[in-house]
Amino acid sequence: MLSKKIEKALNSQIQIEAQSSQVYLSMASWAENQGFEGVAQFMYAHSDEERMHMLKLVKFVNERGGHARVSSLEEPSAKFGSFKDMFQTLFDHEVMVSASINDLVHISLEERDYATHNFLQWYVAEQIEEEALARNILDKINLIGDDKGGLYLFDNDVKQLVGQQAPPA
Ligand code: OFO
Repeated sequence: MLSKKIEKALNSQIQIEAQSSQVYLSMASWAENQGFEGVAQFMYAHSDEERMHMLKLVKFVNERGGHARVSSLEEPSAKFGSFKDMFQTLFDHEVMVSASINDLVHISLEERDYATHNFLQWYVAEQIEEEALARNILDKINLIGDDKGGLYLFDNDVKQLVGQQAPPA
């Protein structure tokens, strides 16, 4: 059985994962509008992944006798300036998510909820992957700068990353 404190913290994480999915969906749509098919595919897949992260939490909360909530979300930005800005926003967002997962892990230990602690280890590992991937992409885009030919190749490169984003659930 989940304590009220853990249930509340897990529900906040559900909202963060849902918000992440919205933000990446908006990035996908913006990239698609700019004609960057690879980046758009990558962002659509990333958005789906965040929804999967959210669903995993929803099911866990309900299985443990809590009530998973579906809350309202903020409208994400529709424009992201440049691809560099967009991937910087993605990286910053993932760092924020990691901090939130760390807080959750801390609360699970305080509450002596070892089942939740164990469940959260998947998210800890996932955040290491996601931050590394975002950093890797940012490094590439920093090398390219505003070079159009470079961006074209980058778009193709990013396409290859689709499907490699997630470790098995
Ligand atoms: Fe990209 O973050 Fe979910 O967990």
